[in-house]
Amino acid sequence: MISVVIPALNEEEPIAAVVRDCLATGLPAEVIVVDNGSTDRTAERAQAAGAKVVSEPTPGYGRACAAGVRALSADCDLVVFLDGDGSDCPELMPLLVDPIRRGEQDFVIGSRTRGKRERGSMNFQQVFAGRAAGWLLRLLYGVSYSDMCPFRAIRREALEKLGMKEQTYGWNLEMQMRAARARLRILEVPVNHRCRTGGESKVSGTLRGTFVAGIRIIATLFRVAMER
Ligand SMILES: Nc1nc2c(ncn2[C@@H]2O[C@H](COP(=O)(O)OP(=O)(O)OP(=O)(O)O)[C@@H](O)[C@H]2O)c(=O)[nH]1
Ligand SMILES: [Mg+2]
Repeated sequence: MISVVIPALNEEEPIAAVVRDCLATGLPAEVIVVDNGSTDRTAERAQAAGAKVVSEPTPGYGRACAAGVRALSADCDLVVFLDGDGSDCPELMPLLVDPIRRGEQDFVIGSRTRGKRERGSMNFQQVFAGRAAGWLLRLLYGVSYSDMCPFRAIRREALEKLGMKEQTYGWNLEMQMRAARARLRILEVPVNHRCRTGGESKVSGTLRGTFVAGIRIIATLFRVAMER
């Protein structure tokens, strides 16, 4: 059984379509939207579109993702993550989940840098950071990534064994590092990426967001790399 987890902070405009597009694939049995202290109607709209809404009032991207994992129903065995801003393409979900369902992979991650990107959907820093992280992880673990794409699928059992700790923006990178270190079977597939379909950017579109996320990602890289 497939579950989708979507961390969301003030995404009232795009969230309903994201949830509906996930359900329209016919793949997930549940779509969990983790409302991370939104002050708008994100929670109501997600619920009206068919999501199970979980509230995680303490801010933090990783904390929200972890809250979503804790809320998974007992029979879920495959988890898909994506953003709540409409920038990922839920219709491509089969590319991520099929290799896992066939028993060939444990972790399948999208790559926006290898896919078709709508103009303006990723800035230079994001593309560069994804490539640079991929290069470092190849040196550290011998696994090639080209992005820190939020759209990804992983076997639940494998995820729960990774021991994820990051509470904020380093979550995506931490999962990639731990998956590589745990020698999971990993596949990267090109995915298309769009500009967010409404609402406001919290991360790459703002100077503060870029700075905070950058610091957290670098801190995560060091922390996980130094762990024994
Ligand atoms: N739970 C949680 N989610 C967050 C937080 N900040 C951002 N998000 C979500 O993380 C995703 C990525 O944030 P965005 O604002 O889209 O950042 P971005 O993709 O760099 O910027 P855009 O170019 O505007 O898409 C979205 O689904 C946000 O709702 C946060 O502090 N907590
Ligand atoms: Mg975004």
